[in-house]
Amino acid sequence: MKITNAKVNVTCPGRNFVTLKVETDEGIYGLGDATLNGRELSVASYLQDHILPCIIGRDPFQTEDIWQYLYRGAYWRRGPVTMSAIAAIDVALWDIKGKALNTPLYNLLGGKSREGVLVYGHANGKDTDSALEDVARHIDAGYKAVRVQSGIPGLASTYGIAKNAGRYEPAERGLPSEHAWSSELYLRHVPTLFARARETFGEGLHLLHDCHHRLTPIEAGRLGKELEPFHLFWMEDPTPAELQDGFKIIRDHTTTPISVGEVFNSIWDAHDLIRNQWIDYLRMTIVHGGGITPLRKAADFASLYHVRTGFHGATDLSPVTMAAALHFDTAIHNFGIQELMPHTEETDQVFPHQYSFKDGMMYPGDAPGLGVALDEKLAAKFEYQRAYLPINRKLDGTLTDW
Ligand code: CS2
Ligand code: MG
Repeated sequence: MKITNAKVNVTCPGRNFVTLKVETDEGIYGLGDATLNGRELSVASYLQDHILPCIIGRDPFQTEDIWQYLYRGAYWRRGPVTMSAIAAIDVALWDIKGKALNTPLYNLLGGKSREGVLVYGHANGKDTDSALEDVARHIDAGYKAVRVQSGIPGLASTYGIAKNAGRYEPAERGLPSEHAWSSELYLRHVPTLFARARETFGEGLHLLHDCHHRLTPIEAGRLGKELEPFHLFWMEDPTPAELQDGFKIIRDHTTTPISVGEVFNSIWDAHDLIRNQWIDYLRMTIVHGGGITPLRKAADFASLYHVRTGFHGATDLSPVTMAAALHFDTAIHNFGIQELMPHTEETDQVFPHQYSFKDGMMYPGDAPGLGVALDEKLAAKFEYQRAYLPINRKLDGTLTDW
């Protein structure tokens, strides 16, 4: 089999997505997600202008050699743009393999290790009461694990809260909006939110929380310690992770489990975190981590150190990545949990898919390959819209991590 054509699709059914379609001489095609929130067109260009010409004529079954060719052959390694582009090709080739062998992707990754994939949903609200109401709605919808974020008294807006009641979508049209931040106010508030959540819903529900890279290691240690009585499933992205040693400080102070890695794009971003057992869950996901080929190795490496996966699954991860993640989650031994932020109806229509949700679990479906398609005619109706993630400033105006 030979790759005959590869083309990039950019569409905006409610938010932007970049999708790669790789075609072969046997009429089988594969899809890969190349979406990088707020920087979408750079990945489209990386693919179109630089690497797609290099894969035409190659055997799509050679996922390992093609991955190494794109990674080592670039000379300039790593980075979110490069790795998302490589991921798109890698995932499309695995999709082709599954279709050519007439088997769902999970069978190529070890077969089913479990029947369903535990997912967590996002409950949020402008204050504790409304966040807890949203948790109750999630329980009614079947969720067994819920991330809880609420507005912080004294701050006008913050990460993770839907502007108008309903769906939370962090990317916004127009230039980046600004949030205000105070770690002091945040640290005072969050333990009270989780005290109320446990009191209201009991021990049976998994509770998660995302700090979104805003604390220093010692502040995160304090938060983790104060959250211990409420038995969180995890505390996510407590501190920016460029300095991996920072996590030792957090670990030294708390038994609250830690997850990190949605912005990682290489195992080298997590190497020290994993081998020192400073984290419990790795969130680096298939699109931003370079594809299925390197993620399989990263998961195996993590398994040696009791680290499980907890793949990023926000709305900017397209249905193509969601499908790939669900196959992966189904197959590997050290799966932890999968994030689910449901897409808009338009997005689901542009990407018809086999995966499904029932009683707090997701299922990849049994179609060959990924089990997801792209309706190119419908996609063409939704033109790309420039959009950005917000930025964040401390109360005195200093720019800080969002
Ligand atoms: C978040 C994301 O889902 C999460 O845990 O941190 O919503 C994140 O802000 C976006 O995916 C950024 O693109
Ligand atoms: Mg996050």
